[in-house]
Amino acid sequence: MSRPSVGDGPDRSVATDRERTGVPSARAPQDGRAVDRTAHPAWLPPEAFRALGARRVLVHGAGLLVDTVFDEVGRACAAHGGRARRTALADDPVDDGVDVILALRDAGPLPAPAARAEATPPPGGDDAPLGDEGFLLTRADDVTVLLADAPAGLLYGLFHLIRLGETAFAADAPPRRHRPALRRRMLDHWDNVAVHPVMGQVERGYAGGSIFWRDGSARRDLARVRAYARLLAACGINAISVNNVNVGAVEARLLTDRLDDVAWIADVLRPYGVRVHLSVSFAAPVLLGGLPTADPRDATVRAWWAGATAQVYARIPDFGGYVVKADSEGQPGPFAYGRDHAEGANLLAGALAPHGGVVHWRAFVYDHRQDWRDRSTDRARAAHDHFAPLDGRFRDNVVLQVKHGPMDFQVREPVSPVIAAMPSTRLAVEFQVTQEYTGQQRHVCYLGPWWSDVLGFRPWGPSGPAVADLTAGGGLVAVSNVGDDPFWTGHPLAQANLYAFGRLAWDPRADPLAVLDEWITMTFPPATTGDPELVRATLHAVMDDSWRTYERYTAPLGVGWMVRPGVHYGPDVDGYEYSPWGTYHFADRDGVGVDRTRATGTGFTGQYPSPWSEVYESPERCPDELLLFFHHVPYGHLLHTGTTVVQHIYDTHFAGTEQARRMRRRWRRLAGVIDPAVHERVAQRLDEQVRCAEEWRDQINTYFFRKSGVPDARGRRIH
Ligand code: GCW
Repeated sequence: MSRPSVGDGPDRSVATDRERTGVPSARAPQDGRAVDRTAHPAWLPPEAFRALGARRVLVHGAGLLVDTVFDEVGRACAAHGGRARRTALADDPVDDGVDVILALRDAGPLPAPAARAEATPPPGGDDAPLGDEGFLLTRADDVTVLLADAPAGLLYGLFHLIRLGETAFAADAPPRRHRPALRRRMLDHWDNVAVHPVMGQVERGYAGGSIFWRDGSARRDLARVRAYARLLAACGINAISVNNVNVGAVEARLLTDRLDDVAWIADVLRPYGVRVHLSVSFAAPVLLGGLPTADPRDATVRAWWAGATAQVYARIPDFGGYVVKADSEGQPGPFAYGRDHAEGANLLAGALAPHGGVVHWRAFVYDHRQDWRDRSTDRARAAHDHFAPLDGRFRDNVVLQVKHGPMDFQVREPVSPVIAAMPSTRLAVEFQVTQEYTGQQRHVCYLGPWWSDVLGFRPWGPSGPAVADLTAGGGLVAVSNVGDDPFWTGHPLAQANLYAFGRLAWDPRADPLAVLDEWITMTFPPATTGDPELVRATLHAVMDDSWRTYERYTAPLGVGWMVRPGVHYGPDVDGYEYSPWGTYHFADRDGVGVDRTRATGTGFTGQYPSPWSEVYESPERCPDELLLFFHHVPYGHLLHTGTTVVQHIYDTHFAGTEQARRMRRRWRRLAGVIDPAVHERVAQRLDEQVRCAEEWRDQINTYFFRKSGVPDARGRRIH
């Protein structure tokens, strides 16, 4: 095992989310090549660079990102005995004795093998432009050639080569073009600058403090942020928002007098092709500008945004744009002035447009002060009710950012109907990599399979477009799960979620288990473990089905919630039942579930186009896993599996808990085979996962047994 290990002492973060890991973060060295040795290398351990680094590599082209590529190649070659050379300009196309060429096509005459590759007709006639981020890869006459039209393409091509390892040098391969399906592949950090009294440094963060901010100040930890930029580029992420969408008084000032901190982050991320965005407060003209109003129709408000935005671009020329949570959970918004969200979003879009920026305007708008006695108000309806009528009214540089489900990142939800309702609006779908409702990085829960289902969902049925197609103009966004924890994500295996998010945003059709396999190979290179096949088999056994396992032992059949209010961890079946949050399961002695039908319920099913509108409306046709999201049914209702609802609840809770125990047993076999620090951290978390799963099982089963009086058909112990 040659990989450096990062121990962090006892794992206290199981006891509390916010506790620091106790490991000093890297000192911020002043030189630009700072390397963070305190953090786990995640999917970029030095060993992953061996195949490339052992060869003679030629980099051809100029520019900041090409410098990065050359820097990466240089380091790989220094570590693994290869040779890195560079031709910056057209007149020096060295091509003697090379194994690999990475070349920008417009950097003048290409080295001969690259010129030949360029002239080879693509198979299948794929000659679409490579664009800003695409690349072409081929191998002929013992030379592997990677061509790009823009530096970012070369960078993504480099990491593609790293993923391929020896395969990239094994046999001749015809030219193949690679391009991202989605233009913007973005992470939103819910990081606070000042520690929030309830939410801490990172809202819904389960990996220690923020890597950007600490106790009201910027950390400026160059090594850590730079290492992060590399990891992001290596999985295809190209944009990041650096502060929480709940914008506090201190955070609001990042837009103006604290802009330097944002510019510093932008400078560190830029060499890896990651652009910086900022969450801003809709009330900024009042809070920061001293104006009496933030009304979008007010000319002084428009002028204020134009001026503030111009200053941002003067400082950060490639600034990406704003992220806005408005009129939601207490954040200010246009409703205060009697304006709708198109007017609100267009105000900021107008300020950004001259600079080429975009505003990500969140569709997460609902009434969080609902009366639980009122059965007609349905939180699931809210985003569609607010936004569908506005389709066609948003400026071109508005991206409406829609949570993938109509509620809030539960372990199972249908796809949000907003995604099919806005054909004339740019859309981005928002995922939650941070595991707020899926085990908080104490439970193994690989979310790739679920995201893949969402991206592949076809709102108009099999012959219509998929969610991934509908978001091509906007992109994919996810709430980050990263903090200053030495493993980046608290649970080492939660790194796979971050990796998979980036890879699926690049290629939404990728098989999530193949992506997981890729992550395993990169993170646990075979040469660094005691038994590569055991490692691979164990990780698949523990992770492949872990999202469904988590679903089995938590809230059943799409009903959601049932978590401890506020913290959202662990079971509390009625915790949200009489709350103002619009999150109910309506269990009584006869049945359970939310009636969202048109016939007798809230009418939410009518927000979907055909065929789903009819499928969801019918308790017979509705997919089992969403039954209780759409219907209130008797406990004896028969599922498609032939089991009753209440028996299904018992069965899945026993089975899910047993699976969690099996995961733990499997993991134990890796002791001594992988990095002990990783092994130990995961082992501790699996103990907590098993404990928590048992608690879920017993509370849920007992609750439904007491409500229904129906005994378990298999006579297992229910309390
Ligand atoms: O899921 C809820 C979270 C809030 C979060 C909100 C949102 C940032 O519990 O913590 O606030 O979603 O998405 O805005």
